[in-house]
Amino acid sequence: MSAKTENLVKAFGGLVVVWIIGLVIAEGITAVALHHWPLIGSVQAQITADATTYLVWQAVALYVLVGGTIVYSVFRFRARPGDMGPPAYQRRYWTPFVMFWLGMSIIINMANTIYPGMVGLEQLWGIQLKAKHPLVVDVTAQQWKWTFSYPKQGITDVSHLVVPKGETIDFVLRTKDVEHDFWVPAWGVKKDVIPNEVRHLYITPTVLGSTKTNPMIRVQCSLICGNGHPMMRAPVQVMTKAAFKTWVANNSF
Ligand SMILES: [Cu+2]
Repeated sequence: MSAKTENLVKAFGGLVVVWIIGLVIAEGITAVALHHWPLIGSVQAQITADATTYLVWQAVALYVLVGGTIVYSVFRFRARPGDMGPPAYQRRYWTPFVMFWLGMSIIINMANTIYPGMVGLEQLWGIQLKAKHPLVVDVTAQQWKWTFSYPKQGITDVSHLVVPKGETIDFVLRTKDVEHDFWVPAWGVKKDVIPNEVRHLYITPTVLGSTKTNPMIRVQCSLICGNGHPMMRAPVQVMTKAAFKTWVANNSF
């Protein structure tokens, strides 16, 4: 082994140490951060949270591998006092590595398309297909408020959203004016409400509570729609099926 190659092998050993330390620190911080998820309040939110968790772990690992190499190289191969000669010969590319990294990029992207991409969508659509008789809630968005109707229960135009826990709900989304976006942060997924379109969002709430106990359980417009946009909210209450029945009985005509 030539002296040059020996130096490079040594340098690579140092890089591996940097990678290991970097991965432990960065993934440790990631674990703590992901542990403090605000609230996962629906089956759909769990699916998207799982996908996000997986992708964040992966992104942090790749970031450490690439960023660690750059930072390490800057220090390891820096000019030292007395280095007055011409810069060392730098190889622009090394074909086996270029092919390896190209292959890895393709594999990682294809794997992510399958999981969590296609697998997650399949899970979300599966819930929608399995819900034969979902609870239908008509949602009307307008500048700058939300109104809710329960057509089968004979409840119309209430300004707060009441839903039972553990039941799949078909939110039928309409807007009277511009584009809005129906979003309950605790429920994870959201959907744009488009003029002259009727759109559906399926949610299965899993956590009891209300806007009073946790502001994550609130309807919040999530698409800038004018001056009143930030305040375009509506209170939400997730109750037991029995309590929901009572609420329906007390509010229907
Ligand atoms: Cu808005």
